Amino acid sequence: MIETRVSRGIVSTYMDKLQQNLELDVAIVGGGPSGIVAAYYLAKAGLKVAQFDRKLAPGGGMWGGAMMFNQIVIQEEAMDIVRDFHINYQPLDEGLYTMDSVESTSALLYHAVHAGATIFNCYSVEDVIFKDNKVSGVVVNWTPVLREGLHVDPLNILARVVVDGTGHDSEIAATVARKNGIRLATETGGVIGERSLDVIAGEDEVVKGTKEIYPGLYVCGMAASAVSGTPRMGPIFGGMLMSGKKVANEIIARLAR
Ligand code: 48F
Repeated sequence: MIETRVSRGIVSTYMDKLQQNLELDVAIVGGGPSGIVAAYYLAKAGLKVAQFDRKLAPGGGMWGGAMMFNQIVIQEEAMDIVRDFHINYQPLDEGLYTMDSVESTSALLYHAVHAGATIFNCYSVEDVIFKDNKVSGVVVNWTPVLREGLHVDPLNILARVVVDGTGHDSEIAATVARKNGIRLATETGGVIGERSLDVIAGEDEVVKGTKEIYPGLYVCGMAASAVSGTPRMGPIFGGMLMSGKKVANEIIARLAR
């Protein structure tokens, strides 16, 4: 019966997809713009990459533009990435461009998956696998299970490296530091916390702060700002895209060694 064939098709292909992603080169936590850009370049380089987002619709803070005015602004330095993703844009004034935030977010997601990354939505990463003083994977559970407070154990997914792209709360970096009594590669050894808004400093420093902060753990996007204690920048998104591309390039160089 067609009813059973539809269900069987979904269950069997989903289980195949999950099984194929139990051992990864790169696990990206958070499906915001920086993490999606990273997923795209990593997958394009031939690495096995999966991205986990706790929401039904990944895309993080990019859908809503600023105050739900669904336009974003990107500076010249990041326009090569906008062109890689075939996003339409309009010049605004010197060195700045605007684009539709819905088109931009959906283009990032489409091209990341099309390049070979797998996105798991409704997955919350609640912990990492921590072996031999190295971050070695992620511990995942259904978001509704955690929201309901159900006592259900998670699944484990091994990864050669993990990227914290969880945005303003830098959840993974904070969890690794809190649970394992280790020092992150920051001035304090912990998550410093983001500073108030400054566009130029924020955009510059988010890219500088994109790096490996503990063996096996990288940060990108606002998680990098939060970890290093640098300013937020608001609805200019070039720094997010450049941070995603930088983390991908660092990981590609390392895993190719
Ligand atoms: O915050 P977010 O959009 O990440 P980002 O790439 O971009 C920041 C900008 O959107 C904006 C900004 C820059 O101009 O200030 O805010 O740094 O998206 C982070 C995603 O991570 C998911 C969350 O649902 C969101 O979609 N996320 C957060 N914690 C977890 C998680 C977790 N523990 N497990 C799974 N997903």
